[in-house]
Amino acid sequence: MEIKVVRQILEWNADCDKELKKLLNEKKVLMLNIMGSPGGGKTTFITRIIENLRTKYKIGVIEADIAGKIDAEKMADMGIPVVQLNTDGACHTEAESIKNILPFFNLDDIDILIVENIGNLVCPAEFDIGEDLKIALLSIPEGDDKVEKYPLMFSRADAIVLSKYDMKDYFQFDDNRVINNVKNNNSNAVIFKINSSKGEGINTFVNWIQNYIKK
Ligand SMILES: Nc1nc2c(ncn2[C@@H]2O[C@H](COP(=O)(O)OP(=O)(O)OP(=O)(O)O)[C@@H](O)[C@H]2O)c(=O)[nH]1
Ligand SMILES: [Mg+2]
Ligand SMILES: [Zn+2]
Repeated sequence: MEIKVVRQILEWNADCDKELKKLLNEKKVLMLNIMGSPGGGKTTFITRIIENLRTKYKIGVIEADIAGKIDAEKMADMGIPVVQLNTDGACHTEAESIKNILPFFNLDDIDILIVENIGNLVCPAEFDIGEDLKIALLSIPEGDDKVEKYPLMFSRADAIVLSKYDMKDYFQFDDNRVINNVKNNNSNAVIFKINSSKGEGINTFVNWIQNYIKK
């Protein structure tokens, strides 16, 4: 008797991720996967990226949230093509969801596609979604121990953004603790210190991103 074997979701996700990466390379679209805790500053950070790069590049955004479209409305207000993905309770984004959303964009007319993942330091790190770069935010009020407590997120990130850096004086946050822990597990990651409220530090970040633009 033939026994059917169904593969685990992570393996299935990996196939879909590969397919998306191929498509986005053909279309010369750079995809950023922005991850971090709820309220860590992802949307504010994305609006700063857009302000800095929109005159040079065409940008689209996918906003993933469990419910509602609050963040998507912010992007729409800026005149940016945006699709809201509602996961109805799921705590991360999967490649298949991104695949279903891509047809809503004209990829020939997009240089940078930014995905704001669900606010969560845990499972978004497990799922590749076709992105070129994983960017993990760690906001100062969350504490300098997060790299140790949520190792996967920070070990898989291409860039780590210490966000809300303007709050540094109000919290006991030791930059060196973070930097040393990142060095031990993920020596290639680049670390940025950014205050998105005022846009401080964003220039260095957008300069870095521009090295990866495909067209
Ligand atoms: N002081 C300070 N506040 C910030 C900064 N960035 C964001 N905030 C504030 O932090 C709160 C949450 O910011 P969002 O950008 O909405 O955070 P988010 O990660 O997108 O939140 P979710 O999508 O709900 O997970 C808002 O009140 C922002 O104004 C910053 O650099 N400094
Ligand atoms: Mg947000
Ligand atoms: Zn999850």
